[in-house]
Amino acid sequence: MRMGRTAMTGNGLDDYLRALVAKDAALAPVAAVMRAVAKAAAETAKQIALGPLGSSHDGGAIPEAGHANAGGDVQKALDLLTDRLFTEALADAPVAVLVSEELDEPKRLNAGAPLVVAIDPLDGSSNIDVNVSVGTIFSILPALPDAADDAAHFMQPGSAQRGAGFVVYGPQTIFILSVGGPTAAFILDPRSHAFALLKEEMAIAPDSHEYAINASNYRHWDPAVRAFIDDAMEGEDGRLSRNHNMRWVASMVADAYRIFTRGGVFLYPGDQRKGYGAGRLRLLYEVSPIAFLVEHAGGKATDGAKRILDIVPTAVHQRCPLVFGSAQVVETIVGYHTDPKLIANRSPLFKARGLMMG
Ligand code: FDP
Ligand code: ZN
Repeated sequence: MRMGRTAMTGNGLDDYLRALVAKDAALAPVAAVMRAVAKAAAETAKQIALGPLGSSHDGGAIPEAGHANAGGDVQKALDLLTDRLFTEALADAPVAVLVSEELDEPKRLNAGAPLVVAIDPLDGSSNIDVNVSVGTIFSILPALPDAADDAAHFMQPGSAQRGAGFVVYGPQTIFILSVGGPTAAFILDPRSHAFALLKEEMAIAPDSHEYAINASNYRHWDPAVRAFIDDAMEGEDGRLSRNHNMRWVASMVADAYRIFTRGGVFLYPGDQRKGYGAGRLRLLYEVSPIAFLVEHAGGKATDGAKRILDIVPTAVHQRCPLVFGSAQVVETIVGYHTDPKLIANRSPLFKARGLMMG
């Protein structure tokens, strides 16, 4: 239905960006970054669809049947290929410095350019081999004229972002973006390789009964996260008084797109595993851009206590716990972190033992 409406309006990403710049000329550099991302994303979508048939594998040769490492090779090759595609595209845009998940150090692109970009070129890449959605996430910040070094440009809170976006390479390729106004969605037309407008203003449902979390980490979570999930699993008999549903794609972009479409909440909290104290996701190119897009669609994003967009980074690859989605549910989860009454007198282990003994 939505696609039909879009076809009637005939709006493309280019028209959308041109209209924004016509209204506010200061948006021209951000619009140029969005165009660069769209170009690299269209090529990435093509390569992902080709999989082992593509030029990213064995110089274009189709791997022999039974090739032991075919899947893993495609995944690794795509990681490198997408990094190259996005770096090349962004080098043609007004971007001074690039931080990428694939690079240890920031990379200098165009000295004196007004913007810097942080990017995860291939999010959820372990899903490549199993033909499940993956994506690209990026954040656009103003370059700081007095930055002491390349990394210093990125030590700004997420609220300073000039724009952000993510692309989901799924059954359809969808590009979600905001330049500080409403979060908009575009769909790649594989016939023309151009993005068409899908929805001008995404609005995340304020309430939902659907949550996304990797529940296998239950025993490592802090008491607040456990208490919320315990209560959700108790359904209409529990404190939250309603039955819940769970989804976990293990590609944050795909979970995020579902939440933009029908509401819900996503959690990747910090936990007790070694190296997971601040969760798994990276602040600059995963957490912060998602938070920006979520807020511009009426949702909320927090680390459990603090608003994500207020956090000032201290390192380019730092991790950050993330809870985002439907505003009321995010507030409920913050409540579990801040109201000691909600986690007092709970003994899930005792309860489980009791059940087993019964
Ligand atoms: P990946 O490492 O495959 O890139 O970016 C981190 C991420 O995927 C997210 O996309 C995803 O939500 C999460 O990790 C999956 O983590 P688990 O393996 O712990 O479920
Ligand atoms: Zn990622």
